[in-house]
Amino acid sequence: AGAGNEGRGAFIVFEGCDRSGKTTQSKKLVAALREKGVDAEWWRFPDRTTGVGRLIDSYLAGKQDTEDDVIHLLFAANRLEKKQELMSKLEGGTTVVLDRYAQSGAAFTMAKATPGLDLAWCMGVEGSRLPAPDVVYFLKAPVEMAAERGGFGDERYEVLEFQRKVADCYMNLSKMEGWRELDATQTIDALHLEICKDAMKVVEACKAGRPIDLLWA
Ligand code: Z5A
Repeated sequence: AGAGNEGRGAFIVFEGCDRSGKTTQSKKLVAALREKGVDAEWWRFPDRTTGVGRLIDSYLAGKQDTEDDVIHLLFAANRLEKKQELMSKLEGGTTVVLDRYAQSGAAFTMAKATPGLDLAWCMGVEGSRLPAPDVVYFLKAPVEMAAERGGFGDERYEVLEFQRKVADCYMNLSKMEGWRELDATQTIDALHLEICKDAMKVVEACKAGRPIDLLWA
């Protein structure tokens, strides 16, 4: 899909509950890939720097309430507004490592159990409009572990009962193709080594011409 002679970049996503280590591991992966000569960038969603991102930030901070469908659509719009940039990075040979993506959107909205806002609805919102990750690293850990890692924080979703529901939704999503479940209770370095080994294979496959699929295809 438009990749040059060097092949396209890989699209790698990290998912998991609060404090499971997504930011730590995704940043370490980018550093390791760069050391191996792979052109790689770290991104995160929500991107709180855009106009839509600022609305999301205000919602997460509890400064503003909004309907469940509206906030889901804002998270989706936040990804869609970065789609062109994401596609040109991948097609231009840059590997993009993302700390949360549409799978977070689905897990958090489904956890609310709002009538009508089920997985099919979530998939329909973005499904044919965004690229699919080449791999989703799912950092699985008991939600109680967050307490040992400094607590959940004080944003809207950062409470134990809700995180339990999110964890259940992640367990259902993780059965989908492309997800790799990882034991996030390991040490940072042990987990990093496991991820690096697998990610290099994904990077090579993408370089060799693996097509970019559509999300939820
Ligand atoms: N959200 C949504 O509803 N819909 C959407 O579409 C999207 C998101 C995209 C903001 O996320 C909220 O938006 C989030 C989901 C929702 N709400 N919640 N909950 P965010 O990305 O801004 O915040 P976060 O996911 O809550 O990130 P986090 O709390 O920073 O978690 P993390 O990135 O998984 O963990 P970390 O920062 O790498 O590590 C946390 C601490 O644990 C830190 O001190 C580390 O040094 C330590 N750590 C990490 N790994 C280990 C290991 N292996 N052993 C020991 N200690 C460790």
